[in-house]
Amino acid sequence: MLTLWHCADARSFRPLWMLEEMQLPYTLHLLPFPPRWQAPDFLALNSLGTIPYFTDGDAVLTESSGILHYLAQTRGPTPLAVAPEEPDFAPYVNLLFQSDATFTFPQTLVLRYRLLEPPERRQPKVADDYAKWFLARFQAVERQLADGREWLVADRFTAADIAVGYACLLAAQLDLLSQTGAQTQAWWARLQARDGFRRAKLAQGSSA
Ligand SMILES: N[C@@H](CCC(=O)N[C@@H](CS)C(=O)NCC(=O)O)C(=O)O
Repeated sequence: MLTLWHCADARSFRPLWMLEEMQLPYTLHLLPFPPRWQAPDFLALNSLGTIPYFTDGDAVLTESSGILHYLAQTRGPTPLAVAPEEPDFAPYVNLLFQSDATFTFPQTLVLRYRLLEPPERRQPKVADDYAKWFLARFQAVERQLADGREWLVADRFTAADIAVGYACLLAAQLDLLSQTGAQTQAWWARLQARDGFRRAKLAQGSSA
């Protein structure tokens, strides 16, 4: 049984969206954010206190993009994965890893120091610097989509679109999306129009 612990629109949206795209049966546990404070019992399950927390029997994963790879490998074959024999395997792997380490990481500093901390602990300079960091790094997506590509790699929708697409969801919440490139914004519109994306939004019970 595939089981996902998730907070609405947090990074655990990546695996939720993948589960819906692959139309796999799963159990979803919705938690308030941040679970470390709002659902302290969760720490007994995941001592990191972070979501996603994902189990498949005895297998446990806590990295959102890693779960996409895990599902593609264990529940495939699926066109959502790019195989090593395909020409775009290298950019596919690179984008999967970049999605969190390079794109979402700076966004979470903006989120924390602009919005989540109590007003006296906010750090506008840190938030502004990491907003610039994110926007500069995210130019890689605009370049990847140059020459009118519909999807990031392999001429089809893949797990790389899910992993990196989540950064657009967060950018919209942070009011940064309008500062990304035109190709990026058009791609994000295509992503949101997917049935899998819509089902994932419905599954978390919100349009947050
Ligand atoms: N690299 C991990 C990061 C996991 C993570 O930090 N998740 C955030 C939510 S977006 C979290 O649980 N934050 C709450 C906290 O740190 O207490 C991933 O991609 O899943």
